[in-house]
Amino acid sequence: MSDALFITFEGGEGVGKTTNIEYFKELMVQSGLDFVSTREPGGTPLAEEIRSLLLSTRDEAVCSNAELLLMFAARSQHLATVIEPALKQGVHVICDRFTDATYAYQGYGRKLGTERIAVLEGLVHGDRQPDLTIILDAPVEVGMGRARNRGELDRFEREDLEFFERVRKGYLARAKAAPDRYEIVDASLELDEVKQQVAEIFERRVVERLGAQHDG
Ligand code: Z5A
Repeated sequence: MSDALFITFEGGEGVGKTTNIEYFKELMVQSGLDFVSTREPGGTPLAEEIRSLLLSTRDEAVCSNAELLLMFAARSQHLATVIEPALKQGVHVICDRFTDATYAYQGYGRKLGTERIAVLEGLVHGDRQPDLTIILDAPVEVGMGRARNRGELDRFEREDLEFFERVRKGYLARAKAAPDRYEIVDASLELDEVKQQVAEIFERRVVERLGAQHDG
């Protein structure tokens, strides 16, 4: 069986996922680990088209179920053509968001609840879960402040503070329910301090784990 790890990064808007994924990738390269880096929604030509549909602002209100199904449509294609093939070849996968984002944004943010998400999760990737999920956590105002310095807002970024408070609550509830899979990083700190936490997680959850597997 392949030793390859499936690692996901999660968090609310502007918490620093992109920045810290770049840092995590540097650590992977320095350790000589083969990986693909990808994102959701997206990661394949079809899934990137679905991403554009989901993120663009439009006059027509998007119903929450349609949004949910599009997330899983993109995910299904992404799993079949990028994530599963890489893992089967022993290549680690680093993914910017995955199904935890659906629980947090659609389940909590849009108030769809978790039951129908669990049904779709079972259908699309019942037996595939991330080995490690790093949640970058910060007070909503901090992330929003950082993200909103960047210019034009997408359809999600236009949501209000209460929406993102629910999203944050959703992530923390997920981590609490299955603490072995999650690492929570205090992303409100200075970037150097955030990176220190990420490096410590990398050492403990990636280097030590793979070392132990290879020794065995
Ligand atoms: N979505 C969903 O609803 N359901 C799903 O199932 C999935 C996704 C998969 C697109 O995601 C949207 O899709 C997302 C949820 C929804 N919408 N929202 N919100 P995305 O991941 O592409 O978009 P995002 O969450 O908006 O990510 P982002 O805005 O790119 O933020 P980020 O990657 O977390 O942050 P960043 O770009 O690394 O950092 C933001 C700025 O802060 C930047 O200028 C950095 O230099 C700065 N920064 C970063 N860290 C620090 C620290 N520590 N101190 C100071 N400044 C910092």
